[in-house]
Amino acid sequence: TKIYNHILKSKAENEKLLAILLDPDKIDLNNAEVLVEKINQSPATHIFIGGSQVENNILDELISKIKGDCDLPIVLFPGNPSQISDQADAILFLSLISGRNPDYLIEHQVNAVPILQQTNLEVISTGYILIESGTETAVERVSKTTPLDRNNPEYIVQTAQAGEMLGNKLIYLEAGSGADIAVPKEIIKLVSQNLKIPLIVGGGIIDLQGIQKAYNSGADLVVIGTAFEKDVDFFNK
Ligand code: 1GP
Repeated sequence: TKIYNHILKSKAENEKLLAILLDPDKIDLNNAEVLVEKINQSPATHIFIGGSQVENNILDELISKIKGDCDLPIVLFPGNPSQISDQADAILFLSLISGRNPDYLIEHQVNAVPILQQTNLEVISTGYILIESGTETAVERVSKTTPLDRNNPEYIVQTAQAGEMLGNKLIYLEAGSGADIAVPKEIIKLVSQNLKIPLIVGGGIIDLQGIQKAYNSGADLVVIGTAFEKDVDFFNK
């Protein structure tokens, strides 16, 4: 419970957290060293690893390369049970509670159990909520689910609260990687005001103002994927 307890403590002390999301499909292992160096220079507090459709098998190798030069906790953010590596420290055990596809609500989780039992990963139950963000995102396509209407904040809050009542330890508001529109600040605000557990926000956040806006609205941890992927000097600017 080390990683989760740290998130709880940070929330209690109003210390904001930042995760850099690495998609193993988009990473060239030969560049891993530079990547790690840039991560070390950034304000990141966590590294998330995952993607909707990771197909290559560089996961273990990538994580061990990162671990060699970086002390940040590595948290898996898997699209399916094939993306589990015991080299990581923890896993966001996601249930896509905004969707109505049983595969992503419970089927993948059941299949992941025997794999997880062979690891020492800290398992963190996470209610994953996809919010409509303009055009169709990979999460939407791969999960075959409909995101929640961003003009219906009450229903989004209700979904997050259902997750909390079911025992989720975190709620993740997701606009989708590379989303045109990030999760609106009004939604972050309303959800965070109505939750006791920590709130993660990600998808389509491309500048420091966007990060700040999410924090000011109540996000406890912000996830940056595409912006860092496109420009490893993103945080130096
Ligand atoms: C995606 O929330 C993450 O799952 C990050 O999204 O790639 O748009 O930063 P971006």
